[in-house]
Amino acid sequence: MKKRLLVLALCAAASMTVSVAAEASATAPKANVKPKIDGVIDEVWSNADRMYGEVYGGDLLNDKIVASYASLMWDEEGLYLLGVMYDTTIPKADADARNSIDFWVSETYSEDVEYAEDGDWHYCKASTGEEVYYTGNETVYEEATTAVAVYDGYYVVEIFVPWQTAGFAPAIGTEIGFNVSFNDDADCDGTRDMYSYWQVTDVSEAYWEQTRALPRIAFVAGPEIPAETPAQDVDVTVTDTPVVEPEAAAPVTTPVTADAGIVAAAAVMAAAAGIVLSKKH
Ligand SMILES: [Ca+2]
Ligand SMILES: [Ca+2]
Ligand SMILES: [Ca+2]
Repeated sequence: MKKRLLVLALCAAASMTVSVAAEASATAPKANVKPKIDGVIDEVWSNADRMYGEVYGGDLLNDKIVASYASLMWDEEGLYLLGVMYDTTIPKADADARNSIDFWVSETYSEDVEYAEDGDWHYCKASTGEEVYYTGNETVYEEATTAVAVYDGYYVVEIFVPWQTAGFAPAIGTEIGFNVSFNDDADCDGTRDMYSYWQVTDVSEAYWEQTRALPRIAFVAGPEIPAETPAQDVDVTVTDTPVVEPEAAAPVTTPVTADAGIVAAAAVMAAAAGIVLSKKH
């Protein structure tokens, strides 16, 4: 695979075209801690890969749009999407979502020339909260939980979409198709001036209409969650029970009439009894 990528990269460089990589790969960790869908980047997002806009176009390119990224997490219930878009020109209203992030998903990686399956969907979220349906399963717009928050120089989109594919059972190792694109109307005149997107496959660049153009994302395990401190309501009745010290059961003087081995055995038994008593509590 690396060789293939290298060859493609060299070809792209030689022809001086915009580099379009072959199948890309990234991972999405399991959301052992669910992110809160509120437009605030939760700590748990730091475990997820960032997919930056690696291919871009438009008339007003700047490094801000290149720095924009998306991340994914998953669990049995659905897909969690994070988009961070650097944009200093946020309009008051944006009915056509020209300042927005587009997420492109194929849950079953259908590799089709269209978005035809239930699990093939697209979600567009503008910095102002507007949403514009374009292709795929439109039900996601009814079932998703979304939030967008604007900060100084950037905005954050968070979305949760329950799985749309009947009987879908994601697990570690599951792969889905995914791409993300970022759009900016830099002068707020209602037309898009620049865009970027993550990557596409080598069979098609048309990620906006063909699921076969979507690179793969592999699901991986989520971060280990530290065990919580034992709750205070655990039964601790041992505190008011006399403690039996195993050592105390052993005689401090050696009986002259008893066999030393028997005494030792008795001591061991007593010690064992002490331990048992302790354990019962
Ligand atoms: Ca959040
Ligand atoms: Ca803008
Ligand atoms: Ca414009």
